[in-house]
Amino acid sequence: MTATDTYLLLRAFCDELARSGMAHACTAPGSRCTPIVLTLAREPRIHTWSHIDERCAGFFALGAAKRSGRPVAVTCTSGTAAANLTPAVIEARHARVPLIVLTADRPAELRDVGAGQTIDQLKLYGDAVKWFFEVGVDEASPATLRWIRTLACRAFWTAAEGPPGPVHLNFPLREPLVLDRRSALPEDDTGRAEGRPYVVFDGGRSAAPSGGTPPAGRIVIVAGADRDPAAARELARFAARTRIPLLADPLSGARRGEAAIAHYDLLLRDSEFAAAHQPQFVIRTGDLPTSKPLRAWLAGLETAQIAIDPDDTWHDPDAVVGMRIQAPYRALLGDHELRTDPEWLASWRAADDAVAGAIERTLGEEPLSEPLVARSLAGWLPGTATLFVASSMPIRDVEEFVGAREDAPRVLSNRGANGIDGTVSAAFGAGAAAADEGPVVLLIGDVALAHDIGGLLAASRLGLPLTIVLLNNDGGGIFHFLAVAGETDAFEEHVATPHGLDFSRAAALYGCSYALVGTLAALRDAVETSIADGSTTIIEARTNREENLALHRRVAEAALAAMPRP
Ligand SMILES: Cc1ncc(C[n+]2csc(CCOP(=O)(O)OP(=O)(O)O)c2C)c(N)n1
Ligand SMILES: [Mg+2]
Repeated sequence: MTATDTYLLLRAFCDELARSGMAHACTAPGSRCTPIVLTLAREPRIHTWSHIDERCAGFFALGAAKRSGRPVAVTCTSGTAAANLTPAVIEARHARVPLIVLTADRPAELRDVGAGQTIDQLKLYGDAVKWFFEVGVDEASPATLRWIRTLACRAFWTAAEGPPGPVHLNFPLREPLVLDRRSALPEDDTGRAEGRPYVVFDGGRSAAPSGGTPPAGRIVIVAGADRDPAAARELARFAARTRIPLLADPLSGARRGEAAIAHYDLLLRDSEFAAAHQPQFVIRTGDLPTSKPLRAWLAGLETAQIAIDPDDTWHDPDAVVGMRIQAPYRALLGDHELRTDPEWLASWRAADDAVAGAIERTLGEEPLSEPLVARSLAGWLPGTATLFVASSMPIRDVEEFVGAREDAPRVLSNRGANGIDGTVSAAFGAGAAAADEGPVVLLIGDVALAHDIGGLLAASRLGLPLTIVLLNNDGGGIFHFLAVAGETDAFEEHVATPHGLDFSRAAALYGCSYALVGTLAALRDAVETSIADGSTTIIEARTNREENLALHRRVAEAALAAMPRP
């Protein structure tokens, strides 16, 4: 085996990734990964983004794959470098994001003998990946070149299909790791004609299910996180046409149209309303939304509940779903004319509108609170924008307070495993994957930003823009909502974890712009300027954790008081 063999095989491998539709990949530096990094970087159809930190690289790739819906590769060197991809791999598994991890490794003779930077990388990510394969790269013959082409297609389609997720290919690579400059890489004609991929895939899952009695009467649809924006819009139109209340998480992309019930989290805290609005039939799509009142309400219903999901995600912690349909929504919902109760949607609509009014009155235009920022941002951003929302209070506030809007921006979040890690990198990746499709705005808390502060390097090193709206309450505000807040001896230091960071200095270190805003008008101005300039700007709003808790309680009380009573 020579360097020429290695490079020939890897070139065929990357050629097939590109033919299959890969447009983006991420690299991190090292020695052992040199052949993979150089081959990716030299493949003109794949935009290869360089990172210093593997954890950032993994999350960047995750964000790019999430936004584009297409597999993105990430490669790194051996040892702990590969272990640093673990959180992104786990998130990709839970959020069903097609990620292709290509780790470099020492060959067999250098394993377990004290060679440097060598750990056991076989099945390193355990069950978090859909497929692991140890790629024995050897001589480049027509037969092995064809084989590695099929391997690339298989990795691509395994990541992309039914349901999507991460795959891991481990590449043992022998020295020399660079080509002899004097020898050009020979031609390889083992690829299919006309640039076609070696293997194409047809899951055959487009057929409509048949049989069963169509639901009727008081139906609700509960739409959770989904990865197909076009299907979500169709779902919203279907709900409006058939007059079915659509309880839509913003992550579903379906919080739009006349039937969208945005404030189910507040509505269902009203036990009277919850009891009076028991449906006869529940249709669930996508993931289960985060809202605790919604989850509790669904769990307590004695109604038939069906889950439709092309990925057949098993999201049913309370074991109440009676039928699972693995099909695209349009197959089921498409042309049905359901017999629904005309008063039913009107009653939900009136309550949702009343709660929206209560939210608006309570939040007002000032002071600049966390819910106000979440609600306003989602209300102003152009429909072409993507709002990437960090875990913790930002995503909860978006779910609770953001209204329905026909041309709503797309909302993305790392909700697969609900981590606060890698958020900055994932948002940059989402921007990079579809730069011409509109700006990405990140809404993030201070602890999450501190956690992935190194992700800011993408701004200067990769020249990428990102508008970052930072809600700085100096610690984890979410924990004030939990019982642990009462454990005052250790709460602040060990749970809330205030840090006192001056984020303007982080902006300076990473070459980003910075703005501190104190009013809604200043926030809007700063966001619009950042988007127009195509810059990376940290726009900081300072809030207070205690006051935030009190404000959430006031809104909930106002909502309860505003509910229409029969
Ligand atoms: C990787 C990871 N570590 C820890 C947690 C637990 N956790 C959830 S929210 C949170 C605090 C987040 O604080 P911040 O980003 O400032 O948001 P806030 O709660 O203030 O809205 C932590 C540590 C997690 N979800 N993920
Ligand atoms: Mg915070």
